Amino acid sequence: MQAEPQAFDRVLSSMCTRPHPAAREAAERFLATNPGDPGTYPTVATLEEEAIAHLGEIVGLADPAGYVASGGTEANIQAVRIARNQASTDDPNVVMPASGHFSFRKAANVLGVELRVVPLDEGLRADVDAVSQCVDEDTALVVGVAGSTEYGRVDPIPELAAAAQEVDALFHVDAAWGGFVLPFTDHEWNFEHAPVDTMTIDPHKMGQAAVPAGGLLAREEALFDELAVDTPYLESTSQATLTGTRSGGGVASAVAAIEELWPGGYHAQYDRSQTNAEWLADALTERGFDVVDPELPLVAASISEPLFEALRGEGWRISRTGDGELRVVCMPHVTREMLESFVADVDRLAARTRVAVSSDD
Ligand code: 0PR
Repeated sequence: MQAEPQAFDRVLSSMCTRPHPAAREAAERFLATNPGDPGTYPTVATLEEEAIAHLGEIVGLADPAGYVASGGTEANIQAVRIARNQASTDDPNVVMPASGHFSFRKAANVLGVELRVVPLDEGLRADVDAVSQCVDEDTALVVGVAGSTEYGRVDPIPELAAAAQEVDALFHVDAAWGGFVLPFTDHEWNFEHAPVDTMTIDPHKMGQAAVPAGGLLAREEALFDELAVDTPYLESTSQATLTGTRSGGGVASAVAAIEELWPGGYHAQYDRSQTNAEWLADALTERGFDVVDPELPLVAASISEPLFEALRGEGWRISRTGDGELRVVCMPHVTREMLESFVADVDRLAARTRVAVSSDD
């Protein structure tokens, strides 16, 4: 097999990034271990405990329960599963803002719960009044997003937690992407800021670990009892994960990345990414595009369909929000030089697509 993975030098919309060298090396070293069988692979099982302790520190939780999942999708599915299993209703529902990731749709489908999607406010955050009106005695879980996939927005987490408490529902925060940048901002988003029950935070996104390394954390170990199944022929007696065999590479890589980067390296990366996002937002605004202010290092801007297609044609790996805006995620591999070259292409191609559009008239 001769194929090489594509380079990152034109990847602008992905939430994956080049892993830190230490994370890559650790992933390779632990490739053939399975934290799903801690009795046989105790070293990686110990590493997983370290990963969870580190993640707890990042999210303000002194005694965290949790595990390294395959990604944000599994973590979100499991959070819904915990809530569904502990709810005392036959007809559970989950209330989530419209900015919630599509993994919750998978969760609702797989777990047979009703998903209630609530509109956003004008700032593209969860509308707390709308959430309060939507919850009822059958609500098992309220979801808040800390770093939304499309616009990098942070929901009012303490207010959403209060809305969940009103109806005795659990409260989950999806910080899959935002979790490794939010500690360096003023946002209220973590277990110290609000009575959060569970949280998704993915080392394989801004955490610079190798894929697959997602994270699910819970305030109480007891919440995982809702998920545990017996594992009769293993040395360990029960398993709370969704997958069976899991990548020890992901676990080791998460620990290596966090030990290397927390907190100083992540802080410096946040500063670089945020400065880049603001630079790009300014550059696009100056050129007359409508830009959504980058609260976190993610820029969304309205550009025409022909220009979007022309940029893709130049090899830029870009994607669109549900409303059609260009979305640029300032991941660690996205440098100022890349963005300058992107904006130069925008200038060149905008002129060309404008001519093409007007000559079509
Ligand atoms: N929660 C949030 C807030 C997310 O943004 C994502 C993924 C997830 C959960 C699910 O995480 P996993 O994909 O790890 O299961 N958001 C990215 C997205 O939908 C996923 C992605 C990553 C897409 C890299 C493309 C890509 O190249 O945009």
